[in-house]
Amino acid sequence: MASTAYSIAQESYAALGVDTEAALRRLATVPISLHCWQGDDVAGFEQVGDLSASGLAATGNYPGKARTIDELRQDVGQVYRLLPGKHRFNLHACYADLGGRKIGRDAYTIAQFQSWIDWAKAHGLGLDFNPTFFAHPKAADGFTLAHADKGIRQFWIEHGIVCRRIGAEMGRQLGSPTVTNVWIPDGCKDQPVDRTSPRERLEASLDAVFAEKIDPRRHLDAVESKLFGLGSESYVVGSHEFYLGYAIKHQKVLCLDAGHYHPTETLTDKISAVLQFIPELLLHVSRGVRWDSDHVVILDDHLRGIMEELVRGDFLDRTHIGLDYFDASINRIAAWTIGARNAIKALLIALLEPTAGLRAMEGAGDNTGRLAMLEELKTMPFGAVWDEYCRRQDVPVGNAWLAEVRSYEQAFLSLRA
Ligand code: RNT
Ligand code: ZN
Repeated sequence: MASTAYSIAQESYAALGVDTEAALRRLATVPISLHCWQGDDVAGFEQVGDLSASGLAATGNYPGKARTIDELRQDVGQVYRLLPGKHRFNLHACYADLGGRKIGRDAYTIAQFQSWIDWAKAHGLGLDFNPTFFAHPKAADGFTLAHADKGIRQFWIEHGIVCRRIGAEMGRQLGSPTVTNVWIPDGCKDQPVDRTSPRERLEASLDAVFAEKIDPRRHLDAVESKLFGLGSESYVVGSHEFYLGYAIKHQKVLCLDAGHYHPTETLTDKISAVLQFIPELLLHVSRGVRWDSDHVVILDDHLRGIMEELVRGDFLDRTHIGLDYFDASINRIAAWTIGARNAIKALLIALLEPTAGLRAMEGAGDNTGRLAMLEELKTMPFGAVWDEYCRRQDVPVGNAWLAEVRSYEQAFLSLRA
């Protein structure tokens, strides 16, 4: 039996021509890829280099971060129990299961990731993947695939190559394509004289990384640009224009990270433009506060705008939705949960829009009606539909999830000194 609040909401939406049951059915088919790195502040299990050399920084010192693979799996397992729907896991190569051995990143094989695949299979999760071009002695000067030194470049090319093979094997074993996303930190603190050569080297390196053909039913390549980073304020080799061009030329998946543009730019306006020229998108749903700060995703206009675009443009089947933030200042399980639940909730809100009616008004030049309706929608009872979804999916309703996080913290996190 549906709750009374839901029944009333269902009627209110029906009056606008929106079928809440259809929205819930669609919502259940869209996975969100949970990023491993929220669980341990992007530390990974190799710990051979410094994160800050690559312009990334996790700020905060909230106790209880995952220190081992088992802890990370246990922690994210708790998060999945709080999320309605079936989702994915997004792994970085530096989370390899090395079994105490020292193995170079250029020599990784599926052996270092088999335990992750087994874990994913046991939990019914699809896996996504990322080569790790940071936190490593060979990335200590902030350059990798665009490095002027051929030997260093080659090391990172090999890393990219082995990671694609690992990603493909993940996809094969799990029966769902793995999206392997390339992001590199390469850039300069101060204005370089030569902006061209590093970009030429990056293009050649990417061509080498992507040379091997891989069945798209197992594996997809994505490339991610950035505007600037700490220490790369003046120049980033892999800028938006660079990767947009590369993705169009080679028909790669383009990764749009919500924190990687000028503060007044939104992904909302980019989605339809880039999807005209590339096959598929990867989203790094994130929240920049003044800069690419990777704050926990909240239910704000940017998030809602992104999800609205995916629904309005009928782009869901061409988009892989991932999260990308890392907050070390609050309970990490809560950080993961809040951002992921918000992404799902924003998608639900978008699915509850009477888009056809809005389009009809727009087409007829009735911009008054369009604005009026968009504003009315903001106070529609989507919360009751969300609660019903959580109830049916057998996960905590409303803020009940927080009590579970608190008892998990008591039982496990607080014991991690
Ligand atoms: C960095 C990029 C990248 C990373 C992860 C850890 O600015 O957003 O996606 O956050 O690879
Ligand atoms: Zn990102």
